[in-house]
Amino acid sequence: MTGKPTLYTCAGSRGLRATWAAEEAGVDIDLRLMPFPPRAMQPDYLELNPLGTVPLLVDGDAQMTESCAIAHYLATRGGPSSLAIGPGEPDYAAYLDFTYHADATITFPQTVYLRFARFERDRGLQEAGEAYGRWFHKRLIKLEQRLADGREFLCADRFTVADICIGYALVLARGIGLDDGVPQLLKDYRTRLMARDGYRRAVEREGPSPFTGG
Ligand SMILES: N[C@@H](CCC(=O)N[C@@H](CS)C(=O)NCC(=O)O)C(=O)O
Repeated sequence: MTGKPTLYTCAGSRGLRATWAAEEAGVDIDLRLMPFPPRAMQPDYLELNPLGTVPLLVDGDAQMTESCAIAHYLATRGGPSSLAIGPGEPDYAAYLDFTYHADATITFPQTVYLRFARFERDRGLQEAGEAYGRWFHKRLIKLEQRLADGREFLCADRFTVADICIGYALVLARGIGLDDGVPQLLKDYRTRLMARDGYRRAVEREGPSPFTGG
């Protein structure tokens, strides 16, 4: 693939998974930051992505709207990479599972909490939002058990896109007031991830955000 991929996102949103993956993989992206939510703040964005969600990656004919898939794509765009785990390698299944788990199971309840318990309290659904916050905390059990043996990263004894995808959810938890129910083991894991140069560069590129507390 020639040319630069373009990443449309909002600072600190799930698009941080993509910016972070690009930094770790050394992929030069054209980063287009928009005010949140673009659906309301930048309506012409709907012409590019009718969902109105971020992130959106455009790379030649390819258009992607799932943050974890984009992170995997950017990591492997130039060929096999230590940031991904391929078929036949140890932990291939775990790699896929945690990468999908990150958004489908972990970030989903976080965003329902954020919407009804924080952003749209006037809708009277605050209690439902808080319940989703507690549901998020319960769903951390699988990560806690995975890291309980002292391993540094989720898969194959090395840093991968699975850590980026899960790590973002833990960063988000801290930024939106859900940190009290996050086990110390996962906070320590997050600290290790946030110390990476790739993470720091990504956050610096995106700038301050209400989602990540930066
Ligand atoms: N599953 C998608 C979800 C994308 C998504 O819903 N992004 C949120 C921001 S983190 C968004 O764009 N919300 C604004 C809206 O829905 O208008 C992903 O992982 O990228």
